[in-house]
Amino acid sequence: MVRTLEQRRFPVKKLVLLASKRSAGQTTTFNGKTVTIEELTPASFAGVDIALFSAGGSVSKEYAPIAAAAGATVIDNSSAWRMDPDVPLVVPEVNMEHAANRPKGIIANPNCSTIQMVVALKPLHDAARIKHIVVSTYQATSGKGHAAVTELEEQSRAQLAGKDYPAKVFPSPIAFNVVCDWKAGEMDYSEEEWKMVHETRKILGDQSILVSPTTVRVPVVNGHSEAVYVSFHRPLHAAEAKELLRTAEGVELTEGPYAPGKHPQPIDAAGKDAVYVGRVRDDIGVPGTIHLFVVADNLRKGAALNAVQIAERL
Ligand code: 11C
Repeated sequence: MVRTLEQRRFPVKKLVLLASKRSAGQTTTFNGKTVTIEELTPASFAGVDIALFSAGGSVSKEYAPIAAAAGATVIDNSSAWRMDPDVPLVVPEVNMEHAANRPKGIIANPNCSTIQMVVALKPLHDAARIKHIVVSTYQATSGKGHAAVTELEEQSRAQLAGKDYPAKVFPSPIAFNVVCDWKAGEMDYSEEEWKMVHETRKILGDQSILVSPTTVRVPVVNGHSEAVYVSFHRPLHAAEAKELLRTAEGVELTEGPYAPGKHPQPIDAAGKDAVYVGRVRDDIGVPGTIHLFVVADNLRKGAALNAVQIAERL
């Protein structure tokens, strides 16, 4: 987030960095100057205009109302407030207007896999109203944090050297494997899958949208990919979808006929701001329904960048 604020030249008058007691006293840089991290306390928010939270659900639950009561607008990256009816869930390219109504002074930042999907689907929804989304994800290890990336790297090295490296962060080996690692939710869907259902409906403002998700972790460091199949209330063909996506805000469309390797890939999306959409094609069996492949940097558009973009628009 700090690097994103720097890169986008956010008009910061004063940056206050808050963390737990354990990290207080450490330093980092912002625009070339050293900033000392302070301990988060209820008194931390006096004079703060915008508070970007990324410290997990329990800290957000406790401190977001305190920050809001002190006059800050909170932009929260955790899942703590996302489904609260008094908290808008915002992707700036899709539903920035929802942010105007924030009775609790809190705006929630959606889950990374939801954000990139709704950026790609919004122009199609506006044109033909989505009926049903069937989505399969290929999610990077960075979505599970630093330790997960380290486990992928070290386990890969160990396996190539013929050594054993038991899974610790993941429930089974992530190197040379694919794993569903999220907590269980209702009906044998994972919590991550449910987030894609509920958050998509809330952001697009349409509770009738059917979402059928399968979320999977792949041995990629950074950048989530998604195979998305969509049907609409009126037929929408790939040619029209491409026309709409060509000018869609936040979207980079890869066109041209299918060719091996000529499609959005996490290795290219990592470190970039756009949502990359490609492989837009008509379904073979059901006319008027389409497939897309959607890739984005889950740490940037999926998290820090989306939060900073909300702050920019505020
Ligand atoms: C993952 N999408 O890749 C998760 C990480 O609700 O903000 C983000 C979890 C969240 O595992």
